[in-house]
Amino acid sequence: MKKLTLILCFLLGGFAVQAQVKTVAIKTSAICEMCKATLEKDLTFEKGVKSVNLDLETKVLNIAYLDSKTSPDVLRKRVTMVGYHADSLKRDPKAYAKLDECCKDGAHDNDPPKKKKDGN
Ligand SMILES: [Cu+2]
Repeated sequence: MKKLTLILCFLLGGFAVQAQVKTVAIKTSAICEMCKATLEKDLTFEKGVKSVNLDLETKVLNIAYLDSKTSPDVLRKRVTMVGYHADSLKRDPKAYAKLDECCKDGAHDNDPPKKKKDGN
């Protein structure tokens, strides 16, 4: 998967000679699959973003972006506006309040290790 993304970036970069594709790794406060989906979806719509991938184990968001269209600072800011910390930047409290309960601090701390049963 990572390899495929790299190849894709390479190809895109080759076609757009002028535009330089760079990558940035942003440490976030994401904790579950829903965080991953939310962040990846939102950042995809940010101007100049080529690809987004969140590694849930490390909580690092890897973004490939066009140097001429955006910057790591803008991207970090965007992450905070979705409701997550981004490196040393704190999340926007209002955005955080709107997140699903399962995406809030400690929501998964007591999860049994992959043994959840359906129903109550
Ligand atoms: Cu979540």
